[in-house]
Amino acid sequence: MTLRWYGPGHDTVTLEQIRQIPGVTGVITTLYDTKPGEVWSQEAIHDLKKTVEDAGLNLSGIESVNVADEIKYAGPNRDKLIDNYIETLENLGKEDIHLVCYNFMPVFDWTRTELARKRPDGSTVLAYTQEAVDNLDPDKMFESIGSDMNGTVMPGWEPERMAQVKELFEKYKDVDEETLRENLIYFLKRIMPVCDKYDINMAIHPDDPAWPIFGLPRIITNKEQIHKVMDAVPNKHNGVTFCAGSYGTSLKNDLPDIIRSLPGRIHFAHVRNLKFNSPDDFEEAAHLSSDGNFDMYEIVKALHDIGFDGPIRPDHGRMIWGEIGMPGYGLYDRALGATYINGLWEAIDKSEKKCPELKEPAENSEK
Ligand SMILES: [Mn+2]
Repeated sequence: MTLRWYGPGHDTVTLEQIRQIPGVTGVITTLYDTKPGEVWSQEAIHDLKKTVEDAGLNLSGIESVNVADEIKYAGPNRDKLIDNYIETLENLGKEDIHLVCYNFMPVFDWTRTELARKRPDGSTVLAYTQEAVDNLDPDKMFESIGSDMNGTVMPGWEPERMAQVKELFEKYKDVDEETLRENLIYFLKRIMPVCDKYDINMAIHPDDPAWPIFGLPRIITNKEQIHKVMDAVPNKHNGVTFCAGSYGTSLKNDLPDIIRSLPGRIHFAHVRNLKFNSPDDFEEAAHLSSDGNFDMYEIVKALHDIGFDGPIRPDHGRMIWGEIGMPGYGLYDRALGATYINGLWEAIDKSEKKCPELKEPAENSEK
């Protein structure tokens, strides 16, 4: 079990606190001061790793090494930027880091329309309504998210990135779903040799929400789309971050079924729950099944059944108990989430050892 951690000076939660959550043995982190396209030096990676290990935790993977937009829309500097990405992977490999989460969403990273919606129990959560997005100019999206971060900078919503929104939209005007997927496949084919050399598992994060917004294409939103990318580059290092809360934004997605279709290709799991008020209005619930719409037991069981052995982490938590921190990334509710997921895992593990017939076979392992 792991927790996401943003590094010294960027996170309101300390490694010492994370170390005290039962069963949490590592963190997933990033070099927050780097920009997409920059090479991460081996020295900086080494220092980050040492900071984590000195606190008694493992550095279990990177989330994220962001992919520059110019790679996504295939601008003139794409090859140079991919060379830089390869060099970063090489430096991560030399530091014995074997998991990299990334996404391939144009312009915007994940999107929510509220960062502190109040729930009946008084907790606050991130929420999304399609109506709010439909009534919003993309430029204003940054202002509305930026003003509500409790003094933190949220991943994917860095001010310098926001400043270029208009120009970026222009660059993507001829990029449709097919072109964006071709650009992803081009990127993957170029980075696979360094991943093979250092045994680095690339784990693509699904798009959030799982449909096109502001007219930008989305290519990782459902089972069919993720398999297109898996099949195009059939290398185990081309893998998946299974994020329940992102695939789950579309109620058409059968989450356990997506998991069971990807044995050997899921390298990282984000497990969380959503509460839908309508298909176009959802909020981030507590991890417990009964607080939202997902059957968390079935999600964890599917991961267990396919032999998933990568890092798993709770995802966005509610703000509870008066905590002030980065929306979604406080300590308390994520600690509750980690403990709950660990409980499900232990129960499933022990019941299957006692009754092996409870284990369901994975789908055809070629998929
Ligand atoms: Mn996620």
